[in-house]
Amino acid sequence: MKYEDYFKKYLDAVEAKLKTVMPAEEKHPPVIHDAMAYAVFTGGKRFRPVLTLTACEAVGGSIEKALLPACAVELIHSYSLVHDDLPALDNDDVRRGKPTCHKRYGEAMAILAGDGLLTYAFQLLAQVKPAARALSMIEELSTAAGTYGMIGGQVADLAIPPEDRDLPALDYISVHKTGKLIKASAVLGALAGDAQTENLERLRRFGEWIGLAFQAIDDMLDQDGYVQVLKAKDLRLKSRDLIAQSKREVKPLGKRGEKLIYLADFLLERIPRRTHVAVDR
Ligand code: GRG
Repeated sequence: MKYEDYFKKYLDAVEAKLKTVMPAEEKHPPVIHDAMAYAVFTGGKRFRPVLTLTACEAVGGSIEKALLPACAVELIHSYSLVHDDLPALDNDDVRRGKPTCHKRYGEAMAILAGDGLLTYAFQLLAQVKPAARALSMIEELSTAAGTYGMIGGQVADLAIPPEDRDLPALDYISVHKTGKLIKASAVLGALAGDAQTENLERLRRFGEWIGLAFQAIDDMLDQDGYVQVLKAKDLRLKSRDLIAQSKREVKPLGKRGEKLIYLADFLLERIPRRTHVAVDR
């Protein structure tokens, strides 16, 4: 079954919650809220919020409990894409087949829309009850998004010259730039479901493995990153190993963890059958 069909209930729930919680586009000053909505509602896979809901269910919680944190992780993801597309970073004109936020609203407004999304994510998390849970989520997500996480990975990506990009350097970039937010998405779901410590740690490790696999597979699709240092077959092997490891982590959760297994397998299906590389080492 296709991802969109299998997770329809989750995707619909995330979409509905995002629509409810996002600042109304006509709220003053409207242009910023319009730009923020443009960044959020332009057709992403919603992989991270689906992971948050699925992790919550896997530890026995209801998806309703995980909707606020699921929205928060998607807002952080959306902000990172808006800023990453800016001329000072990747300088991309198109994202998801549409003009990037700065192409549509101008650079200044795109910077502010990213800032708005980042800040709003934590405003949402602050509403989670009980307050102690909100605090744990805020600590997880801010650490994952900050200089020990996504920003740190992005800085390393900018700072490490191509000739110094060996496997440990690429692992560092991937773990931080992509992996930490995916891991936090799983952890926030587990926290929302009031997971016991053992299960929380299982979900943390699950998120860690699929976070790294996510980037490795994305590199195969984009012919970037890992493809510079690993043979195509070794990169496929690395991705499959990471996915297998993630599935082993959640197997003890039994039937409740089945959707996490599906999510991991969905990544596996994204691996290109044949990876074309300029030089197959
Ligand atoms: C600039 C603050 C800042 C952070 C940069 C996440 C990031 C770090 C940059 C975005 C560009 C990029 C290619 C990141 C790697 C993570 C990744 C593969 C993002 C794309 O995620 P998907 O595939 O996107 O989930 P959709 O469109 O489905 O939401």
